[in-house]
Amino acid sequence: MLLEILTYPNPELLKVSNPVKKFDRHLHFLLDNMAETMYEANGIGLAAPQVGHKVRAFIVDVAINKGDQNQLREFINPKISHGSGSIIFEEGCLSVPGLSEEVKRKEKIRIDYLDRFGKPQTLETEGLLAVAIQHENDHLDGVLFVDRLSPIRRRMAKKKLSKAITL
Ligand code: Y12
Ligand code: CO
Repeated sequence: MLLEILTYPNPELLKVSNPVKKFDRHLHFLLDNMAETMYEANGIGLAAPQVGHKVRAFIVDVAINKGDQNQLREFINPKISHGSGSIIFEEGCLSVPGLSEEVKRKEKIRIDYLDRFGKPQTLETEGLLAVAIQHENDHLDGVLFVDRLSPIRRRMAKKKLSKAITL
């Protein structure tokens, strides 16, 4: 089932999400629907608050080349640690259509999280997957990629967005 993706400036996108407590069929239904919605929108990441669910869960699939096998990953109640290095990547967001900006993030990260069955998992990763994870993890704290820009670039980006909205 396709879900509605909330877009900027919806205030729901700015709220802090709550930890997942039940690893039941409702959670699995949400994760499955998020994956269907992300693939349909040609996205590589989607967080639960972007589809109106204020819970700490997101999905990522950075297999961006057509024909690549899906590499869907699900992260629940994630905690990022041991960030090192830095990487600048041009980011877009399904909740901020029409805007892409270069954002600086950690190049390598470690993430501790739960899978859809509540089992603890750890991943150490770098590059695009690390960028996507940091971007989606921000959504769980109500932070959008425009909030990671310098104050000047943020003001310019927000001007662009309000122009696009009033058009
Ligand atoms: C690197 C960069 C961004 C992420 C977060 C996940 N982002 C997405 O899945 C974005 C998908 C997407 C964005 C689009 O818009 C722009 O880029 C401006 C788009 O095109 C339009 O909306 C017209 C299509 C998909 C992770 C890692
Ligand atoms: Co996003």
